[in-house]
Amino acid sequence: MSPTNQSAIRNPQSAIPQVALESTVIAHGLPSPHNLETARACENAVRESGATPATIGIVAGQPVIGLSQKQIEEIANRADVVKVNLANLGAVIAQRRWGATTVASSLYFAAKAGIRVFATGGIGGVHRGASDSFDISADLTALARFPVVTVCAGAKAILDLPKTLEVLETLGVPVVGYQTDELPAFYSRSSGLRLDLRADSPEEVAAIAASHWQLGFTTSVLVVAPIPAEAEVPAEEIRHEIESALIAATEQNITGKSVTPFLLSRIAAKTEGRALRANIALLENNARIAGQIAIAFSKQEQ
Ligand code: PSU
Ligand code: MN
Repeated sequence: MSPTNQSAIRNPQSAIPQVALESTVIAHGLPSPHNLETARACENAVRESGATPATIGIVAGQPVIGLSQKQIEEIANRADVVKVNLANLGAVIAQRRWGATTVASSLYFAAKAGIRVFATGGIGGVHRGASDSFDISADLTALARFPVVTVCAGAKAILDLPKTLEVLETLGVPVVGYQTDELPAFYSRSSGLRLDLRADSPEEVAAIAASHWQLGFTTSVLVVAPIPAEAEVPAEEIRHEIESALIAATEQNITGKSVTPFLLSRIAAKTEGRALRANIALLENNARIAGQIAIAFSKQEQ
């Protein structure tokens, strides 16, 4: 069997403006029933902007770019869905398992299918305490490798944001503030970390990305869009919950791929769903902006 089943990869280099969406957030990032509702809402946000969504996942060993509603439902509800990054993708396919794609593996498939825009919530990055744990998300490796615009609300606030920015710079990944001069902090609009790139419209993002790729670079262009103001949880109001979740993760020996889902669900539970509502709002917002960028790319070519 070929490592990726080409027949499941729809619309290669398609003229239709498409936006890739990931499925780890559905399987491991949000609790039921919010996971399924949010997956649908993100697809709808892409459609409302005039583009076509393609949610990515692995269905019994078959990579699918553009999951059906029924397949999305299964990914949301099955208990045996593996979180798939670059290291275990081949194995999940070989073993005919179900897989939810992270930013890393979604970028791989988006690039392969010629989809130029991808939306997620918050990328993975350098974890706090990484100098001991060496826990640095494969999302960063993938951002350095796949030429796809990635729209996010910054890196997740549970991470070490300054170190994450440094690694992105080392890897040559442009980090473009979307209508902001600061790195957003996922639940919160501001982190206090200045960015030197900014775009105020989807067309400006498309122009920056086209110029970057024209130079022969093959990295992602990371677009960081702050959560809508009405949904944000200000940094000082959530700091304590993030810190106490990090302590709980250490005490309970949570490691590897379980760290991020553990922290997100704990923070959601401890904030009476406030963090969860913020997460959902930022996912939809990013999907909408990604759709607008996909449309801007298609206009650029006319
Ligand atoms: N954004 C969210 N929730 C999530 C994720 C992103 O709002 O759960 C997922 C993405 O799939 C991302 C992953 O790639 O978290 C990062 O996991 P890790 O830190 O284990 O690399
Ligand atoms: Mn990790």
